[in-house]
Amino acid sequence: MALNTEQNILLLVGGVGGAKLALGMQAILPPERLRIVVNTGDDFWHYGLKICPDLDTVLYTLSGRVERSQGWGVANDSTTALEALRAYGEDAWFRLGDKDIATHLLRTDRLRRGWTLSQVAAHLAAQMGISLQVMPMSDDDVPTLVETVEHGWLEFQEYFVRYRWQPTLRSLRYQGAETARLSQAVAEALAWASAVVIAPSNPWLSIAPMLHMTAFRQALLARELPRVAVTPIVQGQAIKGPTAKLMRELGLEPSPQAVRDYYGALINGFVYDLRDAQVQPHDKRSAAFDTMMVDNNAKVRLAQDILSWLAEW
Ligand code: FO1
Repeated sequence: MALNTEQNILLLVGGVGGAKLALGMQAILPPERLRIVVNTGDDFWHYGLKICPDLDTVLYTLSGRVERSQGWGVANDSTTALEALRAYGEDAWFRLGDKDIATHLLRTDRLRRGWTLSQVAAHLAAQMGISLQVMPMSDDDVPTLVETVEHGWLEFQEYFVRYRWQPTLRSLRYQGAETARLSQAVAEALAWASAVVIAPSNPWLSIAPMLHMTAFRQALLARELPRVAVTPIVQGQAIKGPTAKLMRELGLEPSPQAVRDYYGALINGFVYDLRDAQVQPHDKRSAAFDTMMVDNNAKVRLAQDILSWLAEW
């Protein structure tokens, strides 16, 4: 049920929540009308392998490979390698499935041969049968570092997975964001877009790494076009993950309005959830849709609602 549209949609996403909207958009837009920029602030090296969790989550989701019960990793994957590491006495806290490891092996091999991360992502997407462009936000490293009360500065995956985002957050750093360069693919996508949609991913952990990139921000603001964000907060709670907890720790009330204020002038439109219809301001640059994406129909419906709204911008 491809939508007849003239719009070129650039979707900015993190991991699991963003991938859901990406799937909804993929279902209704022809591949040449949708491009996806993915957060790489979560990327890290682990046992010599380059791991890009958000990129992989998006690729596995769009190609129908994802383990749906958790929203990341490959469906029905085995853990033989992980168990072998544990048998060596390793504290293998990051759960790498065997098929998932194949992705990391291939990526690491290509990076060592001089490919860019963008080239690797395009290759993996093609091999998975994905026909739209999925690109990392930069080929330069912009790792997110998390300062916590209990453990000081942590790498992102240590904070998120090893400590299950339980430590109290004090501050965040997007290392290298000021100097990271735009890849050719991202520069072209930002010039190509007729609208930019920020998925309901965690603004501070998943979207901020891109928006803190000076080059990205400048290119985003260089053109007059709709730049809309979808709320990750519904009725004071995060749909999944640490957004609400993190907001409280940053001294913010977990509300859609606080998210809108955080994005500030980087956006000029905002999607609230229907459930918050009483509290949302009724300006013409805001809309209220069902943002919960509980199943595939709901993902498609939200994508459809956003695209119809943008068509009347
Ligand atoms: N998330 C977890 O909570 N525990 C894990 O052990 C874990 C392993 C993992 C392996 C590959 C991958 O692509 C993602 C993985 N994730 C895991 C998800 C990931 O850490 C987070 O969802 C994102 O980084 C946050 O967007």
